Amino acid sequence: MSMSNANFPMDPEGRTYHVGIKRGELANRIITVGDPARAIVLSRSLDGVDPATPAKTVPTNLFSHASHRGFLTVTGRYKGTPVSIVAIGMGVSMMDFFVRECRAVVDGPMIMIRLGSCGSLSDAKVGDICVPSSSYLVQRNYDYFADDASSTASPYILSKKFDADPEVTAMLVKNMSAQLGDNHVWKGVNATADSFYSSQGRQDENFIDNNQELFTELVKHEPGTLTLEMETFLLYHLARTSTAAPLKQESRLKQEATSNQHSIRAGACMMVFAQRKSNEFISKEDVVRVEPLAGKAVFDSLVEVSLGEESELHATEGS
Ligand code: R1P
Repeated sequence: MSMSNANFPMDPEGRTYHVGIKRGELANRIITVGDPARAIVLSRSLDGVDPATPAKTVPTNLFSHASHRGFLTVTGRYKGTPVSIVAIGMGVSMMDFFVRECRAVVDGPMIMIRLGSCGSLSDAKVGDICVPSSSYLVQRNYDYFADDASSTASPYILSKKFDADPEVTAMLVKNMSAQLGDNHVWKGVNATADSFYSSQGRQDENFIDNNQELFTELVKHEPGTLTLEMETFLLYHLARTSTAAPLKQESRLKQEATSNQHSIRAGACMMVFAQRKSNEFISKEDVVRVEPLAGKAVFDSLVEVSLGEESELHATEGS
């Protein structure tokens, strides 16, 4: 594949380097998931899908594109409104590729909602849904493990919180409650970790992680900590640092980090797969039951939020 522009690589068709999408293929309203199989399950809730479509394939009436780096994009309509589903894999780097490359090929305001899975540090049970109004980052402090580490260093660094869009969060809570019942929906704060293992407090006898006290530290840092996963912080952070409109080089230098004009509105919700206090893990049957219901609640929220002016969608259906 030949690319031009080393600063923001695109191929001759205008496809981005990793997500592999081009202008006209993506809606302003996006649900992002980790697992491509989850994207396919959710695609069955879109308009006009033939129920006879085999379970593991994207319905043929929808646009879809699988990139060479493992991103899967599906675009169609939900209750008549254009929406996309993008499966991104795992971790904050993949979230960074997703948010920046999708932003680059869509005009106008956007809304991005993550539907993920998570570990619960609270009383939320496996199969319950958590809707975090903010998220912070848990990073392994690599310097702590260096031979010449400072004696005052901590093994994990906990960032400040970044907020979700409050209207999107309120809609997610309302729509999740409608699908699953109030007592299965939890509000609070998410912690995004840079590892599934060490910075989520998992004990691994093959490595020195110094994470035995991590849960206590997280709750001390932020008493409302509900969940641990690996992407949401970066979605909230990038929405908060998105500019109101593309900036020219000169105005980029002047842009205030505190500007409250942003082109991306973000929200997230997670299905509890792992109960970290009781050590319980979700059953396959519960995943099959909860995923489509949670997906409908996210689609309803995506299309209920007013975005003002949206770009025209040209995605060729079924390609
Ligand atoms: C780890 O197993 C993965 O599951 C969670 C974590 O954030 C991480 O990506 O989310 P997804 O279910 O969306 O992948």
